[in-house]
Amino acid sequence: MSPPDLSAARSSSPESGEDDFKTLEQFIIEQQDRFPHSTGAFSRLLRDIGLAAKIVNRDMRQAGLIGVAGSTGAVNVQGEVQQKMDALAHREFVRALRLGGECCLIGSEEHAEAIPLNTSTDEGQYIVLLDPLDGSSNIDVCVSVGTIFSIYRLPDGYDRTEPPLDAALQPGTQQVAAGYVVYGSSTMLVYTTGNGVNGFTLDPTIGEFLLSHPQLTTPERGRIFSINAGYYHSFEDGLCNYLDWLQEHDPETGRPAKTRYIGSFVSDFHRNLLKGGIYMYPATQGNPEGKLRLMYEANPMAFIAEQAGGRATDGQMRILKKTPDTLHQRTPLFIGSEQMVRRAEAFLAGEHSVV
Ligand code: P6P
Repeated sequence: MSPPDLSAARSSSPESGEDDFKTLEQFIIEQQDRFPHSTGAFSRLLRDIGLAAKIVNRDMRQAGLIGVAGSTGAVNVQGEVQQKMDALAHREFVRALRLGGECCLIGSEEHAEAIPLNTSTDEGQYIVLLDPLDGSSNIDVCVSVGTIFSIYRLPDGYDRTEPPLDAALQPGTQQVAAGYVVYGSSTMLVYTTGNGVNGFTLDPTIGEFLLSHPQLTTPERGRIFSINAGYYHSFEDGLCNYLDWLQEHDPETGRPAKTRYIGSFVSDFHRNLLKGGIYMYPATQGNPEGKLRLMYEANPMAFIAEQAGGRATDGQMRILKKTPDTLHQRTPLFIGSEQMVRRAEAFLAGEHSVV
């Protein structure tokens, strides 16, 4: 039997239907042209993030060969064992942002305090909050992981060469952009600037992120739920009722739902974004405030989820409206398809209404 002819598949993106792919840089410049007063600084900042992602991807793909698998032996500010790739990713993103000159302050999961870049010029007007490598304990077993980033402006009146550390503590509604990189079976960069969500797939043969998923939207319902069921007996009753409801046999409402949880938030989120579903990390005995961090995990993904037509709350309130107190604060998180998140909230509130 002759092999399938994939030449046509290579010439156009099934999602966009266009014959030619558009690079991330071309797309950013096009988007920049929509803002006549833009100086190009934001475009250069996104380029810097894309560069760091390509370097992390390169090292990630051969982690076991170049000695970057496994842990550093250190414990990070989160009290978690730091993986070698965590430290490498943190270093690469800080380096790219420092050299790029558009960022004046970085908040990173891998560093206790926000990092002022003290650029000699006063060009750096952006603040970047970062989970350099989420789910990194999966690297040793070749399970996909991700980077999450959130971008704010430095508020007016602050000195760009010496920004105060608390300038990073802005509510999620103030984000000018948010995105993630998923290092999976292929490597994708997905981001929003508030005008919808667009996905770019890395072509390693040319080292470019190419537009493959224009104007991504998420189904308002799905059949996938992502949660660590091992903590079931520590969940509040309303959540247990919701999980029990999801697993009842009722084909008319697409139940039982399927559970998919791979211990890598970015990967679970990305799958649910495309196929429909809900990711939940509630308060547990071990993490009474939830495990996910507000500033560089929940907020950026909430921005993306809402821009794609989804929803993100802490079970009661909209994630983006939460007022941050500290850089590494945690929050319970219910995020994904709008109707699924609403139903989870109804169960948590003790209302078993059909929403
Ligand atoms: P648990 C990875 O450490 C992470 O922050 C998310 O990527 C992932 O969804 C979650 O924690 C896994 O946590 O407690 O289920 O092992």
